[in-house]
Amino acid sequence: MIERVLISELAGREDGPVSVSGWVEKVRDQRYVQFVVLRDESGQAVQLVNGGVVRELDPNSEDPKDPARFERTTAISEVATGSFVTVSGELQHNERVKLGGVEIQIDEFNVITKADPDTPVQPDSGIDVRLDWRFLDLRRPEQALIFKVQTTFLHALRQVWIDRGFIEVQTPKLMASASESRAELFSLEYFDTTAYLAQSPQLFKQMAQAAGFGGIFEVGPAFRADPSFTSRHATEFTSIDCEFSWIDSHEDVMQLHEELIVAGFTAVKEKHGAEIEKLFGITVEVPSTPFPRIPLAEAKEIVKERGYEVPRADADMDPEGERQIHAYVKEKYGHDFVFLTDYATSIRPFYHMRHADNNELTCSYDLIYRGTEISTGAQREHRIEVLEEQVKEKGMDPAELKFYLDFFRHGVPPHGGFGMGLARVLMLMLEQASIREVTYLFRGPTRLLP
Ligand code: AMO
Repeated sequence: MIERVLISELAGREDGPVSVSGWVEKVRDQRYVQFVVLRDESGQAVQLVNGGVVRELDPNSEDPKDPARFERTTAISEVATGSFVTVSGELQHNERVKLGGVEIQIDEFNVITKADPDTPVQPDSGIDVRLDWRFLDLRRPEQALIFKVQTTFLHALRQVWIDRGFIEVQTPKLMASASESRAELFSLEYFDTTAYLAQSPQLFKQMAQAAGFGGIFEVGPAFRADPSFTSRHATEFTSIDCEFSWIDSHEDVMQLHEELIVAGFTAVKEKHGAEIEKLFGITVEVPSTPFPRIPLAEAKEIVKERGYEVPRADADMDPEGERQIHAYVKEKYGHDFVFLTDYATSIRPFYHMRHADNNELTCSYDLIYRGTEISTGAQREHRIEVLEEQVKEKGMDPAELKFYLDFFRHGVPPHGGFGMGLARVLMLMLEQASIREVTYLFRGPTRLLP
């Protein structure tokens, strides 16, 4: 048995016997020769050639190759695209072959699993059809690349955290209370009570500070009962979270955040930059630090001067405002990232710390990348008396939050952290139209399958 070789490794090998396996992408069945394009998990494809075409068995032939060639020819003629096959043959370098400069002369062609000849997804299928048949859509090399990029990005972030001694945690996704606001909350029957799906690991990541863990991180699911159909909202998404102790202000959180982004983008550029350029026609830009920082109130003024007024003075930046501030930052600093800081208390959750000299402003920020919010971070209020006040002020029930407030009754260091939507980062980095393209299996208001 010849050892299986990945298609991406063929160009670097000497001519000779090889075995490859993958799925059939295309068959050109000509009278005297058959061509098969085979792709595998490396994302690359290779041309297989069957020169020994035998269409009919000659009853008078004594050629012992006849039946084998006949079987091979028939198998190739009948194989539907998408079928998984194992092939062995002779690797030959041939400059005239556009696909990688090599081809394989087939000796054996074994169909492992046949595909249905009616392929439900075509190259021009819309996103909904592609999501219905996500596993077939994911066979496109662009799609596989997205998930390789994701793997590299997360690995680089993890490395930064690990180098700093952060601990990885998995917080529960079944909760007895809301973690953000009561809006956008999924509830479910939980024996004889009601449980809620975690909107964020927020409350539990702060518990790690009370536990004396120092720095922690989590990459895990978050759920929002958000009925919107925009390109950046999902009902379930992967949240990248971290939280760490002994900070002086939200500035410390922003500095770690920048460091993580730079590490992630650098790793992606080094490992996949050339392939991203080839498949998506874009260059990954590693941002310079520090990222520009603009207080929200000032950002609104800047946007207003550019002719756009955020509809409500006390509101968060809306999507158009985010696009406008990005345009400004790009023009002025040539930067794709901007931290909008010091959000008004009225639009921030109860757990954000407020400015010592101004109760109306929080020690918080949003990170905007190419005009879309990818992250929220803050210093948290760690003083129990202040926290209890803030809970009441927001009209929340301290009894429901008792488990959380208890974290602060037995000593806790000053701390802060952020949450970042993985899909939003990837969508913007790879210039994809929607987070649907970069989410393994998207969940939205009308999508629970597959
Ligand atoms: P926030 O609610 O801003 O903050 O969420 C943090 C980030 O999560 C992503 N995100 C989403 N992605 C896809 N679909 C959604 N429906 C969705 N909602 C949010 C965004 C967003 O910036 N606990 C705080 C974070 C913190 O302070 O640590 C929080 O959850 O990229």
